[in-house]
Amino acid sequence: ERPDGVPAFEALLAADERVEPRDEMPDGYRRTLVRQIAQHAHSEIIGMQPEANWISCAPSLRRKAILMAKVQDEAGHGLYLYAAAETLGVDRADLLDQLHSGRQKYSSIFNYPTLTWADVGAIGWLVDGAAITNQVPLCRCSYGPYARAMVRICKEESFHQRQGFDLLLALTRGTERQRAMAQDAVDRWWYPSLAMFGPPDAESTHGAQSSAWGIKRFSNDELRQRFVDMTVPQAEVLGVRIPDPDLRWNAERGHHDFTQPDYAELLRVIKGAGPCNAQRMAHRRRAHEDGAWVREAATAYAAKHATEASG
Ligand code: FAQ
Repeated sequence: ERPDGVPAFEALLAADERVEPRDEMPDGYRRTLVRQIAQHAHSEIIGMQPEANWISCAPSLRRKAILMAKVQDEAGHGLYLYAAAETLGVDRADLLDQLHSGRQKYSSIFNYPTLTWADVGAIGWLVDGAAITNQVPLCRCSYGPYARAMVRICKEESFHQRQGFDLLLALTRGTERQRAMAQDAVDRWWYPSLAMFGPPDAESTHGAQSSAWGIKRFSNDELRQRFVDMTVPQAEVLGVRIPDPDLRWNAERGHHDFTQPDYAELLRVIKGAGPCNAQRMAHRRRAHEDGAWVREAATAYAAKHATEASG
């Protein structure tokens, strides 16, 4: 508590200052941040899988180098985010256990398959586009370590979005078959990308509280609308059709009207029944087991140096 009687946490929020790890914070605030940051970190590392499948099939050395860099960036984002979560007093190994046992979730979007090379473009353009729309406001989130991690992540995500747009543009300027492949990918990724923003505001469990705490700066529906408004003109440049017959500009609202994604499907996918949930989790668990020797070696190395330093 400060001398004027206002609890320090409330005063920080009221002044729009950042809450830092040393500051006192309500348990609920800590819990919701751990939940969201862990889910975000898990999404980054599971999100490496759908695109990594295409690294060995990239159509040119240039595209291959770009895709490898993007997938590596995602591993890096996972690491910054696990580090940000650890400032809240949790342990990365525990968070990974919770992911592997299904107690913590990751984004629904990574449970859809990447069927063609154009899917790499659609993921960059739409999935990274949605991720940036959601994450730019998180750079102003009330929790300092999360907000700061988001700054670098967002810079890298905008490069990812541009590479996806550029990949799709090459296809839409290509042959008839390439154009059809690009359109097919956009048809399949559009609604799952809209669903990334979460349930509609009326059904969002944490939305109101997270906004009051300055974690969320905009609601799920506000961000979804912003994403649609941003993406429509880009689709025109690309020459792809957004698969929504009811998509149109509404001059009165100053926004596009659009068809909502199927939220029943979102719930099913979150609960584990998406097309690739089982495959993604099996791959993640296997990668974790295969990496055990690296963790053991790093721990042994650190212990050896600690003994040498103290001796
Ligand atoms: N998938 O009450 P709300 C990326 C859950 S981008 C799975 O509205 P909240 C970059 C939600 O957790 C993707 N679960 O929740 C990349 C809650 O469940 P719980 C990651 C979802 O937290 C690109 C319940 O539904 N980005 O990785 C989803 O206030 C390309 C009720 O929902 C982030 O995580 C969903 N789509 O708002 C990487 C951003 N939507 O926990 C590779 C940070 C909702 O009670 C390649 N996160 N749920 O069991 C956020 O901004 C928020 O957590 C929301 C959800 C907006 C996702």
